[in-house]
Amino acid sequence: MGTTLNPPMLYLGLDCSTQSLTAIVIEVDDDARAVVYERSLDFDVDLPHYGTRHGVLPADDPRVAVSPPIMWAEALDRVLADVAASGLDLSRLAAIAGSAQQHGSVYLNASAGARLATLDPAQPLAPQLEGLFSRPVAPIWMDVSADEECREITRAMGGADRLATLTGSRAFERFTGPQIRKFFKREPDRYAATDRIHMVSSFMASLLTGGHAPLDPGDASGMNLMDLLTNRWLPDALEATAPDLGRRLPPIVSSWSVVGTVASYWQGRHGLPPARVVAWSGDNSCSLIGTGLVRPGQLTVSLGTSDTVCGVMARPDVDRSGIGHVFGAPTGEFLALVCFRNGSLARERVRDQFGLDWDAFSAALRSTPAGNHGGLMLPWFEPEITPDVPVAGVHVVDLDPADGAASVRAVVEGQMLGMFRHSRWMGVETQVIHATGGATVNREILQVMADVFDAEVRQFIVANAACLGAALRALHADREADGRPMAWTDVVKGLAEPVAGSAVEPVAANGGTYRELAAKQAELERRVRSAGSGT
Ligand code: ADP
Ligand code: XUL
Repeated sequence: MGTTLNPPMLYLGLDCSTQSLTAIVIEVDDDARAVVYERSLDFDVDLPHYGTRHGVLPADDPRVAVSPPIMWAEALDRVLADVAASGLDLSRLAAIAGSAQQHGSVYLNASAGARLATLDPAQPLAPQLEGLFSRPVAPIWMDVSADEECREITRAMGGADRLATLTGSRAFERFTGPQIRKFFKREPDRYAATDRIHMVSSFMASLLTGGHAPLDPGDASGMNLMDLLTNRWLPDALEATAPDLGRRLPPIVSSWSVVGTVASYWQGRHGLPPARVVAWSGDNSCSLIGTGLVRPGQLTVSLGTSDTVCGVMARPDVDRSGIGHVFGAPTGEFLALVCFRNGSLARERVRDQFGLDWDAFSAALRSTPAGNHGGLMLPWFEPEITPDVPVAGVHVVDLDPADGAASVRAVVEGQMLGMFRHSRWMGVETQVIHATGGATVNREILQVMADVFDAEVRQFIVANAACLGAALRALHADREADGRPMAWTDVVKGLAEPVAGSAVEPVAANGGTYRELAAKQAELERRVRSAGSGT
């Protein structure tokens, strides 16, 4: 044991995801670090008065996915009340950073700035925000309704290649720019009444600091609006999207910027100290940190509401096939990503269809052979992002749809094969995968991942890597602001580490089976997509 030179400090990470808001507090001193608090609030269960399902409001159009931003504010109030009541010595809370679902946008009118600065600590947060929204709902990453706007923006930007080269991605329906354009076209009066458009990340940071907070490049690069090389708004992308957009967007600052201190509202309401608030970022960026992945040549696979495959790139090698994205990484490098909409909710659909619980789901995976006797499923229960499938439709071959165990294997193998094939463009031939997200507690699912990728899969000490990553970003930025910078390799030490002995090894004999099945899936995918999806 070395000598403790500084008192142990606390860092709070928050993760505003699709279905929940999570808080993790870590305690850090010169010798040791530990998670000392973790709590999650489930939007459907804990805030039922908003009527969400899996965090999303019901909509007549299946392509639309919106959530109430005021629900996220109420969740923040509730979670911070719990942190304050936890018994932790919050006078040692040095900084807070956050992680949020990417791409979602929040629309505020001109009264918001002043109101956020003058909230009454004697009153709950949510009722005080009524009247501040120029649009009561926030489109989120599951929305696929802005296809026309994607085409318009692409055309105005001189084609998909140019847009991708400049911003890191071709136009995607869920990206904030196309969503803003759709709002401007459909609801011009409300657009005109909009003074500030936040992403979920900067909206939450604004609530914490009591004023409009900036965006970080990790999240701003999910808008089709930012120049990936300079981290500045692109004037022609702004113009292609909506009039006078530039003045409605927050400034972009580096991910490790301190963007304010905890507002007097939170000090008065829950007794929080005036701790530093660090720029919030997207959940995938934060997961990179929370899985200790800070080097190029490694992959993180997240099995959350969405399934994602992420890698770090030193240079932004944009995907020429148009499937993937390059975002800014919170380390200042670049993050390559592919996103699958049919993640956990697709696994749940199959689980529920056969009346199983997760244990029975795992047992079904154990009782069926790798390769499923050639049975395959394209699990597009909802419109899919990767590949671009605008109309839902589940497609199977050589599979008895009444066979529960085979269907369980088919959904998981279908997902893993899709993730494997569609992440090849990243050029990462990895031997190790860092796994995170709710489904990674399931080792049978991880075994399929290991076999399909032919790589060792590691489970992490803290399952919610996005939230842990936010807490670690708070530590990193706090040290930077104190003039005591910390290398990322030191930041992630001890917490963002694999559980000892947790590695799931690939079974060598299954490699050939999955190579064949991957080719069969690629062919099925081609056939179904050229025929138009939907069954
Ligand atoms: P988010 O992306 O919204 O943060 P999480 O990472 O918290 O989501 O993951 C939530 C999902 O984890 C649930 O929707 C559920 O399907 C999945 N999950 C929880 N436990 C298991 C399990 N034992 N096996 C497979 N999936 C699970
Ligand atoms: C990434 C994406 C999703 C959300 C989920 O591009 O859309 O992973 O960030 O929270």
